[in-house]
Amino acid sequence: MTSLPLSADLIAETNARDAVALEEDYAALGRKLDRSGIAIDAVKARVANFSVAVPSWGAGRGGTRFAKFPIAGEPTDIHEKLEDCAVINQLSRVTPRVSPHFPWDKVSDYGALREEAASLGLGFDAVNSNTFQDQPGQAHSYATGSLSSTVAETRQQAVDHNIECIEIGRQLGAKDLTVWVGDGTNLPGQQDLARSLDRYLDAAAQVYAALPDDWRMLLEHKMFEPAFYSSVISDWGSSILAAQELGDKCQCLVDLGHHAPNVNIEQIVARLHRFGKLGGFHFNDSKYGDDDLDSGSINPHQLFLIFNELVEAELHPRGGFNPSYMIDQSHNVTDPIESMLSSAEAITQCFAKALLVDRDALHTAQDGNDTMMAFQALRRAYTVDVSPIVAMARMEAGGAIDVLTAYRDSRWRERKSQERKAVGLGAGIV
Ligand SMILES: [Mn+2]
Repeated sequence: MTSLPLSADLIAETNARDAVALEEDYAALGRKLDRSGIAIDAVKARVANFSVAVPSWGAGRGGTRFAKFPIAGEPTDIHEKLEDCAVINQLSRVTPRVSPHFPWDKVSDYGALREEAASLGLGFDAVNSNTFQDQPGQAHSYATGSLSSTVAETRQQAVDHNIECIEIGRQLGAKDLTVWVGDGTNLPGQQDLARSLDRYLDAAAQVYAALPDDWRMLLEHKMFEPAFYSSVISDWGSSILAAQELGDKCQCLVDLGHHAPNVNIEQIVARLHRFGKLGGFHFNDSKYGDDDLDSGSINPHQLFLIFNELVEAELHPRGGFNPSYMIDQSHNVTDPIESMLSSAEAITQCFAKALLVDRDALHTAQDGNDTMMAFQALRRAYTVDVSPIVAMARMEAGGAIDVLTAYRDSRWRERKSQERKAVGLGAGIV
């Protein structure tokens, strides 16, 4: 029995204000696309099947290592986070899964947590382990690293934690374990770069050995931070080499903010897919580094080009195409629900635009070395305003045409500020 957090009447009321305009815009766009031989309903059907997970930690205000500024009504535990994630999914109809993080989301009964999520219309996505910070009462510190630590007991503790995350994930119905380690060095000479990777691979292999047959282990690379001289899994090259060594169930996860500036991420996507190692994405946007800004807020064209590669990859699966999509952002100055509503819409719109690319025209131009027409095949799709398609798919699924207005009309955050306890000050996640 599902009981969604917002009233269906509220969504119906706000939709009634926008429905006529949406019908007109959808019909006009349908006629325009029809002239190019594209059936708008077929695109809408693909959009209706698209989904992206939201991270449990994204429901709260993030922060930097300098400060965190909580807002009233912010969720304080996994139960309240699930409630907020249910609001996002109820309005957007595109975020039906939540990616949990341990030990942050620890509870005593995971079967009950799974039922609680289901009652809110939610399932669970990839389980994230945390060996980048120490927890109260922990036997061995991660100050020396985790899976690559020089201290055998610390490595074992990190392995055990990852295996515990797999067990929790089984109870939650998850199928992926995402592993990101902060391991690395801050000064030249601090560690032997080759032997650090040896230790990492040896420990990661123990985690891999504990994976159920139908599970994947997703390696998330990150160029720098918290280690500012070298990271053990620093880039997609290190990631794919490790994934290849660990085995078929290990794939690479691309967080859009975890690269050197101006790296061609869409090409990385094509490379990883070529070798069967494209496991998933963490969507966000970046101006300078791992900024974790809202998806599509800085470089929406890059996001489109990434989805262009993803649509191409799906058409040429080369033995498999099943990337796990998640939003991974730090909402420092916005209401996290609003940021995720806005981001989910931006991500879905880029997917919809990529579906509009005339693949025959693109491939013909590519094979004929007609550079300008190849580029124009992409440009024509990118410049289409697909918002009526995304909004129509959302409305037909029971969501809101205008997600942000409906959310504000619901007064959700104000109501929660009366009910929830205040979040403490301090530094946030980075
Ligand atoms: Mn990430």
